[in-house]
Amino acid sequence: MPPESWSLYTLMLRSRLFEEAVAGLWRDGLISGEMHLGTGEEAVIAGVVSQLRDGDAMALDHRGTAALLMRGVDPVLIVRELLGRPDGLCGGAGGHMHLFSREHLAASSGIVGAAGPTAAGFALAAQYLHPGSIAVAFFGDGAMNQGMLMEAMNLAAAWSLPVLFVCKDDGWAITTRSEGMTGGDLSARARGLGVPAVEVDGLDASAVWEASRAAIARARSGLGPTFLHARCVHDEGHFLGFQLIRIVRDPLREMPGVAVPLTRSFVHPGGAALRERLEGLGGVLTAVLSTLRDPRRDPVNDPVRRARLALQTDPARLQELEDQADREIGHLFATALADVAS
Ligand SMILES: Cc1ncc(C[n+]2csc(CCOP(=O)(O)OP(=O)(O)O)c2C)c(N)n1
Ligand SMILES: [Mg+2]
Repeated sequence: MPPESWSLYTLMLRSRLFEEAVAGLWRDGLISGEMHLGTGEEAVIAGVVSQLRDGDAMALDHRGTAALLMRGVDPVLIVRELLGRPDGLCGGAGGHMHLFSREHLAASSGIVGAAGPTAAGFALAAQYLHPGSIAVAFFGDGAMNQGMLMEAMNLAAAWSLPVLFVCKDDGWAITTRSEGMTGGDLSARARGLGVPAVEVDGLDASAVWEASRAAIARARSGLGPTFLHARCVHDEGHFLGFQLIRIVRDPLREMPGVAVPLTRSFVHPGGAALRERLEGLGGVLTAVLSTLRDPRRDPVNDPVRRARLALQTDPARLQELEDQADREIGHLFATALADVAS
C-alpha cells in the first residue's frame, strides 16, 4: 500500500464530513442560495493538493470548499463565510462560490472556466517572482467548452507556465450530458494546444497522487503545463436538492410535486400538440428512470468509501482516525455556530 494512503484518506474523510455538515446547515436553511458540494471529487483534490507547498497557488471553480479545506484554510472561517457572516473568510460577501484566501494564494470563481486564466496568471507571477512554485486549476468537463480556458491552456503551453490543469470530469454540466455537447476527446484537445495530457481514475486518490506528482515536478522544473483528466462522480447531482436525485431517493414524497403540474399542463386545453406533450412527458420519465441506474447513485463510485476499503487491513488505526475526524469536525462546527443560536 502506498505510504501516502493514510494521509490521503484523512484529507478526504475530513472533507467529506465537513461537506456533509455543510449540507445539514443548508437543509436547515442557514445557508442561502445554491450549494455545490465537492463530494465525489475528494480523490482528485486530495491527490493534487497534498503535494502543494508554500508559495503554490490554486484557482478553483464553484466546488472549491474541499480544496481550501485540504490546503489548510481555517475551516471555522469557511463555515462562517457560508453562513454569510462578517467574520467569515471573505467578510460574508463571497458565499460558497467565491471563497478566497490571500494567505494560501487561493481564488475561486463561479464563472465556469475562470480557473484557467486565474491559474495561468498565478503561474506567470510564479515564473517571474518565485521560480519553482506552481499553480493548479481545478475545473469541470463543462468548463472545457469555455474559450477562456482554452486560451489559458494555449498561453500556458506557449510560455511554459508552471500550471497543472485538472479537469474533474463527471460527464455533466448541470443537466446537460457532456457527450452531447463536447466534440472530440479532451486529452487530445489539450495535446492539440501543446499541453501534455494524462488520463487518471479520479476515484483513486493514490493514482491521482502518482499522476500529479510527475506533472507537478515537470512544472516546478520549468518544463511547462500538464493537463490531468480525472473522471469522477457527483453523488448529489449538480447541487444540493437536485430534483432527479431527490425523486429517486424519496419518490413517495417528491413525485406529487412533479406529477401534479405535469398532469395539469398535459391536460391544459391550449398549447402544444399532443405528440409534443407526449414527447415531453416521455423525456421526464426517461430522466427519472435513467437516474435510478445512474452511476451517481452507485456506492462503488464513492472515492472515500474506496479509499477506506483499502485501509481495512488495520481496523484499529482506521477507527481511531475516523473517531478523531468526527470529533474534530463536530468541534469546529460547534465553534463556528457558537453564537448563531443565541
Ligand atoms: C460562464 C458561465 N456559464 C454558465 C454558467 C452556469 N453554470 C454554473 S455551473 C455550470 C456547469 C459546469 O459544469 P462543469 O464545468 O462540468 O462542472 P460541474 O458542475 O459538473 O462540476 C454552469 C453551466 C456559469 N456559472 N458561468
Ligand atoms: Mg461536469
